[in-house]
Amino acid sequence: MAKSSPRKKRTQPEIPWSPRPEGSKDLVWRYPNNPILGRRAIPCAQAIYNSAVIPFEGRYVGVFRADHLNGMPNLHLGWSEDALSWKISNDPIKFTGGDAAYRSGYGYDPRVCRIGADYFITWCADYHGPTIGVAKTRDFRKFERLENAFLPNNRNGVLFPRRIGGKYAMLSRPSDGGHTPFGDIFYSESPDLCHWGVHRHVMSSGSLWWEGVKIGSGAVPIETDKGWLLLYHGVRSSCNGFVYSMGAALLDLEKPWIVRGRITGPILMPELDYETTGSVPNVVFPCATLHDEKDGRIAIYYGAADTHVALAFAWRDELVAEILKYPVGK
Ligand code: BMA
Repeated sequence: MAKSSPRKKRTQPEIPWSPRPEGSKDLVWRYPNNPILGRRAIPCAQAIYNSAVIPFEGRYVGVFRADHLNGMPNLHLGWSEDALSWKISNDPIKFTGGDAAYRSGYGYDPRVCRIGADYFITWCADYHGPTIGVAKTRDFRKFERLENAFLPNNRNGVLFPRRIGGKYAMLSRPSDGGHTPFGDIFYSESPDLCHWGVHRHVMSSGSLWWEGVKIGSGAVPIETDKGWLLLYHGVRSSCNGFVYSMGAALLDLEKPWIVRGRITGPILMPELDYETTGSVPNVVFPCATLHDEKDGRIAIYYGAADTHVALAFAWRDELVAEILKYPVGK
């Protein structure tokens, strides 16, 4: 067989970053040029938000939630050299394989997780109600649809980036078919990404106001020597509807249903115009991070007001140290 010529390996570009504004003591601060994507970013879409990005072969690739002009959310692929300016396909991702029944319907709130040589997309898929769709790719060209992970209704399925106790592991949030006035985070494991079980309760919506209604996992957890750093969304009810903010917790490395710590307040609340105004006002919805393992810088990608993709920054070790001031340890 003829050998293909070796492809030149591209160096992975630095993650986006801007330093904490002078004088600020915030644990998380925003990218000054936010939002990075928004309405009409591609011709078919009326809004792009709640999207996930990941480094891939010297570039960045993203799976974007694009709400089409007919109102239906779909998943679209995008590429970027700097993870800030994105070229997004106007056609939704086409999945192969899986049961034909799983291929239709809407798709929203994607997360992307690398496990070894495989990349997995998990998202909110339509199967007689919202549930967790799963697809696998190695090249971001072909996407193989796997079985849905759970029964409806479920949202916010987030994989861990390695097997735990030899099993694939996922966080999810059982819900209802509507806007869900409740919701806790659960842990499940699977030997093969098809059969899921050993379900464990992780965290409940808080007794505190800002997350009193429901919580849901946000970005793929970041492994640290103190535990899994989990950024999540917490929701409160106001006289004008739900308000989505961002929280942070630390889960045990080998038994992630054990919460080691959880900051009692939000680390980012809707505050600026692009977070408080849009298709759904007052939404900050984290879906992904880029992480520099060497120095611990984190770029957080979050949906803003169900309209834009925005970016915020934090230091991993500062977040972990802060979380450990609020030990839980059940
Ligand atoms: C949730 C999800 C998210 C959305 C949020 C606020 O239930 O549908 O996609 O960002 O509501 O509208």
